[in-house]
Amino acid sequence: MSRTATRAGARNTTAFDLKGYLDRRTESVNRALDKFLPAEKTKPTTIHKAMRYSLFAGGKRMRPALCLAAAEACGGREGAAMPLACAVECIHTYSLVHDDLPAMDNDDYRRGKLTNHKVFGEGIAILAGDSLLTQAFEIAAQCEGWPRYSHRQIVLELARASGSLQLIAGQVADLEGERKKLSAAELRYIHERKTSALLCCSVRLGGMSANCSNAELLALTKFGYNVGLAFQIIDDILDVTQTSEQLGKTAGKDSAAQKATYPSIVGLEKSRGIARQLTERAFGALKTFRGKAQALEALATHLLHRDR
Ligand code: GRG
Repeated sequence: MSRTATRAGARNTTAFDLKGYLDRRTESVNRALDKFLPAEKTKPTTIHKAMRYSLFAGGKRMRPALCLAAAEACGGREGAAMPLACAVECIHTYSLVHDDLPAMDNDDYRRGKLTNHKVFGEGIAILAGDSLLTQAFEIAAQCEGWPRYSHRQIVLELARASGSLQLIAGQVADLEGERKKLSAAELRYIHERKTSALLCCSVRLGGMSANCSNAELLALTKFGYNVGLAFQIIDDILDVTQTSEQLGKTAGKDSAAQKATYPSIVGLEKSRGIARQLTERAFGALKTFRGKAQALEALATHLLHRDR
């Protein structure tokens, strides 16, 4: 079977050292985030401690990695993409801090540590989430700006992905869907917004930081959309197959909250099949990059097979 004809489940990405790649990217993203954020000692110290607590709690940094890999696929530089990679991670972390609040998912553990409100109290956790969201726009505004993509377009991209039509819309539908029997289409609506929108935004911003062509941006959109949907299905599968220790957050939350998930609607095996199919579609989009998207391909494969 040729390399392009291999299936998502058995794709040959052994030549690519993904662990090394992720370690290096995580290190550079952490260094950049540390520089962008006010120091812990900056007054008021409580809020800066709380922001940093969740941001440096040990997240997998998948969105920044996707952003940087997309920039690379379009011939861009890591330095140019970095503010955007960091902005996306700040938005993602804010969403987790708020998602864990008692009024939302009411969780005690995240990224293997006590949740923000358990350590700092609800008031500060709400403010830490708010500050991380605002910080994201401050960081993004420090990007260079490119001939095809102005600061205005970058801000629009971030705002749309995290606003009331995408990330928040997904969370609203998720909350309102609890204890209800949802169809697969209704569940997809939630996944597209709650998860896929920000992953898609990550790769699009990476491409923009490389001043990518319209065709490249379309390919990244298709890639990010499909990888984002697969990511949430795998997240739902892990929720029922892994332990809390492995996940660093409470396992089995979805069934406890009577949330509709792919495993609860179509079963585990079919869910795995759908995630594989979506990843195949994502691979299809990478043809545009003619061999320059090795890191994106390896990341998509990794996200399909991840165990945490
Ligand atoms: C505005 C009050 C208020 C709340 C907003 C938007 C929102 C709350 C929550 C977003 C919903 C959400 C948490 C979606 C799940 C996406 C997901 C699968 C997150 C886990 O991502 P990982 O596995 O996490 O990449 P790490 O910790 O590794 O970064």
